[in-house]
Amino acid sequence: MASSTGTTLDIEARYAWAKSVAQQAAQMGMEFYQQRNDLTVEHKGDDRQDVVSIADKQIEAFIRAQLSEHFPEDGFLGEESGSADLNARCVWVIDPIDGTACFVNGLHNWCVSVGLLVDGEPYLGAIADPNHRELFHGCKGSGAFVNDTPLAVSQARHVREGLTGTGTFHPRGKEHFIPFLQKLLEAGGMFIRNGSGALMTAYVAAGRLIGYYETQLKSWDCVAGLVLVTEAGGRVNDFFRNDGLLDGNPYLVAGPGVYDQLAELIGPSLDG
Ligand code: 2AM
Ligand code: CA
Repeated sequence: MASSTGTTLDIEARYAWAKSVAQQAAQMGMEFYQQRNDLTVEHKGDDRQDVVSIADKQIEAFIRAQLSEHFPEDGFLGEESGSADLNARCVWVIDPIDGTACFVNGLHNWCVSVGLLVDGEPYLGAIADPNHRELFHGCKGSGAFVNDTPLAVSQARHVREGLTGTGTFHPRGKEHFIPFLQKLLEAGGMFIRNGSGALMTAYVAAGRLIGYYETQLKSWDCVAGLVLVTEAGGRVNDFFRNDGLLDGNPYLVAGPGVYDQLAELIGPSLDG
């Protein structure tokens, strides 16, 4: 239970709901994925690489409808359908499909990400990956897990000791991404990009990646995962500064032994 200003929130019920709705949504996603050649894919905005399909929209509508039924007083922010009640104590931040470019191209790196902010702080999250039958989940003060196995971040002390997740999109790519990659490689590190910010964040919590840097991420890609990383002993940057919830920000999550090194390789743009 989290309480302040006289109201008590049923966190346990919300945690159970998050895990359940993420799994149900992931199963819906799997049905679309198996028929993906029939999906119409639209390109969003000016960035021709940012895609959306009917699957994204229908899954978000499903989660939103379930939320209104179970926690009608809670707020909502989703990638496809916008926001409601952002001043509520509990605000759900969800991405119906994170890794849409992978999804529409038949690459298995996509997931459903369901995160909860309580009084503006990431509090619990569920990230469902149906291709690998993994449900990553965690709640503040209760640890983080993949299925029933507890998660712990990597104890690497130098970027040469493991793989660093990365990602970018076009506007910031040339300015920030290439210089970072150059420095990472010079330091003896190695990168991987799987196309899903939520999954790469979960992999940091699981110690599979030593860290993950994205030049600019949206909140629905990372709110669920941020809780997992901190509960698993990792560090995260100040993602919510300057309206990060609505506008996004540069993003770094990492084990404690390499966080400072990665932040230095990125430079002042990380928290600028
Ligand atoms: P998406 O699949 O939900 O769009 C991969 O590097 C990450 O970048 C994914 O989490 C992906 O989320 C996100 N992404 C893709 N296009 C983006 C854009 N134009 N702006 C910000 N994030 C983007
Ligand atoms: Ca998405």
